[in-house]
Amino acid sequence: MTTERTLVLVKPDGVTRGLTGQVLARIEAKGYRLAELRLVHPEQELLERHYEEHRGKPFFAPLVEFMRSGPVVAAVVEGDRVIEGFRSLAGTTEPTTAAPGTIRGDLGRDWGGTVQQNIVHGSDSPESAEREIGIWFG
Ligand code: DAT
Ligand code: MG
Repeated sequence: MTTERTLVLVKPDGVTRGLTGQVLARIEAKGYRLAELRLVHPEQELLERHYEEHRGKPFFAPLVEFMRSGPVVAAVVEGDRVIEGFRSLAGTTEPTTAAPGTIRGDLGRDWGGTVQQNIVHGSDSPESAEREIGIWFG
């Protein structure tokens, strides 16, 4: 079974910069389907659960604070191998060095050393995807 669902977030930097439409357009242009879509002002507790795997790391608190700095667009995106496919479309974590052609590589950069401002989130495994979809749409 290759048809999957993933959780995509347009982070506050992406929403504030007016990039939501471009991000969604790239997802649709690649052939994936938007199954759910909402604009959210996430609570601290939701974000701490979302980033559970990073709890205890030095960037955890700044990351959660950044994610609360503005609205987030949350989407459930469907398609064959969409988890891997969206991660590929998003590009690597650091926007400065993410490959051109990717969302992070084309639309992002460092703003005073802030790696967390990388425009989008995408789940990294089927287990993460189901867990994260439950958090944002449960
Ligand atoms: P990704 O979003 O590419 O899956 P991740 O899960 O390792 O990356 O980290 C989650 C987010 O945390 C990432 O999008 C940006 C931020 N982040 C990761 N590593 C960081 C670091 N070393 N310093 C600051 N922020 C970091
Ligand atoms: Mg991750």
